Amino acid sequence: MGNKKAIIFGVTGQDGAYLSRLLLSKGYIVHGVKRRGSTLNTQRIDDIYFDPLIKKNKFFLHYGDVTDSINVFNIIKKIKPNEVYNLAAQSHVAVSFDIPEYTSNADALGTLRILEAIVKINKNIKFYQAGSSEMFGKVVETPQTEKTPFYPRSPYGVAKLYSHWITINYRESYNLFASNGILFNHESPLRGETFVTKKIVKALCKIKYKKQKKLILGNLYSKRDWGHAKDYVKAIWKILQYKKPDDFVICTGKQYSIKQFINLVSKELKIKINWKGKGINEKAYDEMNNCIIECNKKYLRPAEVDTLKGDYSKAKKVLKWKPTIGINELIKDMVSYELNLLKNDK
Ligand code: NAP
Ligand code: F7E
Repeated sequence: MGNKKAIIFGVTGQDGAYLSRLLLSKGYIVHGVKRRGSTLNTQRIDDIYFDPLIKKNKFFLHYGDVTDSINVFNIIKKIKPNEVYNLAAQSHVAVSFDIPEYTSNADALGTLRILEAIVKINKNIKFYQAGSSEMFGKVVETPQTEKTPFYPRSPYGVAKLYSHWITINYRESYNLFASNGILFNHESPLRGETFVTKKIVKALCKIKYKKQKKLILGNLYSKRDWGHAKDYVKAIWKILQYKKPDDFVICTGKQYSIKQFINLVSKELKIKINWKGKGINEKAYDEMNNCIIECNKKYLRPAEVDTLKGDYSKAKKVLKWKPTIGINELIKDMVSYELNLLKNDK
């Protein structure tokens, strides 16, 4: 059998970049779908082109958008993939309150468009849907498993829930190999700059070297189960290699608040901080008593997800997957990346 062919919708994102590298290392031919923008959006995957170990005929990019069903259909028909990974999404929860209709179009109907194309073109194509712990939202039990009822709290969470169920519906209706990953927050040096972990790491690195004075955040008390994207794309791949289509929670089983995350990053950077005040007036001060972190209600969400903590027992048992990178190693990786950028003054 020749090389397997995969299409990645959302190839220019954090997970798209890690998944591309993983699939290429396994001998796949990878076709990534990127959006056209007025500025370049391929920074996370540019080094694949310059990697001498990756042959030019193994990695291809196509313009596309999951809001365009003609484009989705044509790409799948032309490439004839073995596997399709749908990572494409407006993935920012807070922004989904500002652009709910677009978020629903891309994050919910985008999945439907891909599934319809697969049904029409070739029912043997395997399909992965990038589901999210945001579907658990206002959690009804802790830890969350594949059996935990959903209660989404944002247009993003609701759109992802549609995608979750339409994937199951197409699996049952048309006998597709269509699987859902229910991934909890995962971060890395390639994380988008407006997500809280990256925002904190970047700002504290700059504050340490006097390139920034203050970091402004929202809710310091929500808790998240944070893993490393490098671990999570391995789970994504394993989900499509399993003998049958199914749904899997992927997480670490540990949770930290935003404030705990800040304290861990400060420790890594050897910045001594002192917290004062309460609620929206809570602030962090450095050793010289300069205020370096404060809160602003513009970063609070109309509805918050207060706590998320998953249970990956099923993935461990069935896929033989478990996380290998803990919170401290994740922070070290993110911090050293930012410090390197600062050293090179980028
Ligand atoms: P990300 O960095 O925001 O990447 C999203 C990707 O989707 C980017 O390539 C983006 O393109 C693309 N995209 C957005 N709208 C699109 C559209 N209409 N048509 C085609 N492509 C579009 O997200 P990520 O962190 O890699 O996450 C990957 C997927 O997993 C997303 O679906 C996300 O919702 C889901 N997820 C993420 C997490 C997490 O913690 N990271 C957890 C659970 C689920 P541009 O580069 O042009 O913006
Ligand atoms: O927020 C709080 C915020 O934006 C985490 C996406 O990948 O994971 C991600 O969604 C928490 C929230 O991630 C700021 O209120 C405080 O409670 O980093 P985040 P998220 O909303 O959990 C899920 C699993 C996905 O699927 C999504 O695609 O941090 N927070 N202050 C802040 N958050 C942000 N962004 N910025 C702040 O200033």
